[in-house]
Amino acid sequence: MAEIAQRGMTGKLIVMEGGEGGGKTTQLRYLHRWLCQLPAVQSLQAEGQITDIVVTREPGGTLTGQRIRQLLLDTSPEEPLSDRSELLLYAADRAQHVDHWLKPRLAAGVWILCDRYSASTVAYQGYGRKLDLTLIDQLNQIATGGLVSDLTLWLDVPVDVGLGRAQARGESDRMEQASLAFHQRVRQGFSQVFAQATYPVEQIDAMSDEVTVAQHIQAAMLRWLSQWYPTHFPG
Ligand code: T5A
Repeated sequence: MAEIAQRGMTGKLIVMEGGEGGGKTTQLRYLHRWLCQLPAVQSLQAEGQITDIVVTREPGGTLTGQRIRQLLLDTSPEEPLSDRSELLLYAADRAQHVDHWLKPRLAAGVWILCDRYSASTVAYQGYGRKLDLTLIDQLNQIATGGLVSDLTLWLDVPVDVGLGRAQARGESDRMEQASLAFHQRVRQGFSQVFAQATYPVEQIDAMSDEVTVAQHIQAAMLRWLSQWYPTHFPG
């Protein structure tokens, strides 16, 4: 956050993280709609303190990122993707997203709701694929250029429940097809990363129905909004 302030950025980067089927995409839609309708947020927009509220994702938040996403999630690639190639592709997607999408919008006062960010790489490639965690931290530093989230919402759900939801949707992508043990390590990875995080993280129990989870997220958001904008959200 200090990094963001130093760069003169005035927007907010709110990240949704978690394992497969936690409901991030669903909840980002709820959160976007709810924020846009909040009278205090509308006042902030009228005053020019917020210029827009937008949703994006990793991988695939830029045109280049969409091509990288296809390479990453393809279930029948021409040749198997090595674990190190996978790591570098996620990092390349993030570097492009940060430089060409996130930073310009944050500097212009936009609130960005982002589906996954750097913690996903630690959880999936570090804990899931067992690649070197120190190297991943360094790579994340390069990819993010030091940009950290203002708030991360961790949608936590048991692995079998999340995978069950994802599979009930139909075809699985390459990452969803990884073993149960892989996804269990990923969940453990998120728990380790967030236990040590130097940025704000709210753990959200994502087991309940969509509307209840949305209410948990809104309660967490209101706590942070009242810290960021005490005059508009007196608590
Ligand atoms: N990845 C990503 C890495 O390995 N490293 C990285 O650095 C990064 C950035 C991305 C993949 O890439 C990996 C992680 C991923 O495997 P993706 O398609 O973007 O691929 O996959 P996810 O981010 O996992 O997104 P999903 O859409 O698969 O899952 P979500 O967003 O968590 O869940 P959502 O909202 O789509 O819901 C899934 C299903 O569950 C239902 C929904 O209706 C939907 O059918 N659902 C619920 N059902 C019951 N109760 C609830 N509360 C529900 N909420 C949603």
